[in-house]
Amino acid sequence: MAKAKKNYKVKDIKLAAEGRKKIEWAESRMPVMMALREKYKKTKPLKGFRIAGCLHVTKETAVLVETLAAAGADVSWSGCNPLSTNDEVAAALAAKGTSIYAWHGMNVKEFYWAIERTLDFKPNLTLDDGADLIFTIHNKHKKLMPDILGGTEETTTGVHRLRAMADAGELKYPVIAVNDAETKWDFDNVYGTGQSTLDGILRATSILLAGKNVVVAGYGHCGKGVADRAKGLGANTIVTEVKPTAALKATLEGHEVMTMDQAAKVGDVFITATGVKDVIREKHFQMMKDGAVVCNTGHYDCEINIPELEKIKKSKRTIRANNEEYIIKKNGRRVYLLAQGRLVNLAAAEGHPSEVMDMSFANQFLSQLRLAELAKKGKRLDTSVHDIPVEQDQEIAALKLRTMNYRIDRLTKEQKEYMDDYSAGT
Ligand code: NRN
Repeated sequence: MAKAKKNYKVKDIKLAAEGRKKIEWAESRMPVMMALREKYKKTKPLKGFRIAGCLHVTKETAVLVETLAAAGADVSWSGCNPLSTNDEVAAALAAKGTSIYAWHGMNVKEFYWAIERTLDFKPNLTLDDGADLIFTIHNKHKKLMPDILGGTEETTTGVHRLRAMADAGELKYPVIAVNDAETKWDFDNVYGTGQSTLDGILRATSILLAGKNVVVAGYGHCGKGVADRAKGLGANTIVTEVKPTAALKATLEGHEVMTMDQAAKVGDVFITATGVKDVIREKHFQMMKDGAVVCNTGHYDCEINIPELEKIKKSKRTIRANNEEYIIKKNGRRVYLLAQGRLVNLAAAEGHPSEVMDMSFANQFLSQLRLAELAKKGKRLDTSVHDIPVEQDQEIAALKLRTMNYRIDRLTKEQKEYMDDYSAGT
């Protein structure tokens, strides 16, 4: 009998057993996802739907993938960053039947080859983190678009990109902005990025953060999380910004605020979290103290200008995993670049903890389900970027609270009436 065509490409399928243990660890800390899996594994509402996913292959993503499959979906997956795939998790997914094309250390050509493979089964739903999948479909697989009911987008950068596409009239199918769910950004972006970024830095350097001048570029939800948590570890935190209100908020949280030109001279650790390119450039590298550590936690690797660092180096060597020591030609000082400037939390650690991804991915799951349920009624969202329904945030938060054994109050009838009674004054 002809050998069944392998529907995956991973580093080494023999890593599956180790990966399965990682996934079981994540399952034990993602009670909302496991409750959704329990609820939908019988009715299988996603049966007949084909979901192409492009999202970091971590133990938490594996819980999302296997929950979508348990709810009946056919799923084909690629990673959304060349350095963020956990090879053991990818092997465990493949061994249990998931069509997955992902391995740590992909080159750019392999990265896009993997995305292409997830289109082979002609998906009718897409799930993205950074919009590389949607962008590939819009640019190179237009014929697939009429059958695509819609997509979901995980992250700030991706939603920003898709809103720009929609404004330019280029977006050809509806997308739900999972990132903009409160139970995503106000937990994942703040607490998740805060902790996982420091986790990546500590795994790649093992340095003491207490007493160090930690410079965080960007005080959005992610930068706030990083700066606030670094402060908690005793760092002298410095924030650089371009948005006055964000900079002002940073000062009120006790962070120093200055320009990158000023910070470059005093910083010990630099973390970019802006979503903008060229935040740290040649002139900053030239000013940095000997031993400065530089990394990025934004989605793309454009925030640190690496070509300029390469141009001014005398030499470089990998001194530790995910840690390259550059010697600056002009002054002989050492600058340490982590994870090749790619998102340090996922490239040098395991990304956000399971507890926050539990809610982010509940939003992903419920948004995919919403697109499928609409399709079953012959309906489809209009072609734009959509927020999640307001009640979905409260539903997910309430479920999370229950799994944490917290109970909260409910408004009485009189209180509800009072809230709606605009005539009630002092
Ligand atoms: N552990 C993780 N698994 C993880 N940590 C952060 N992210 C993860 N995805 C899967 C994503 C966040 O939701 C990276 C995205 O850029 C961010 O929005």
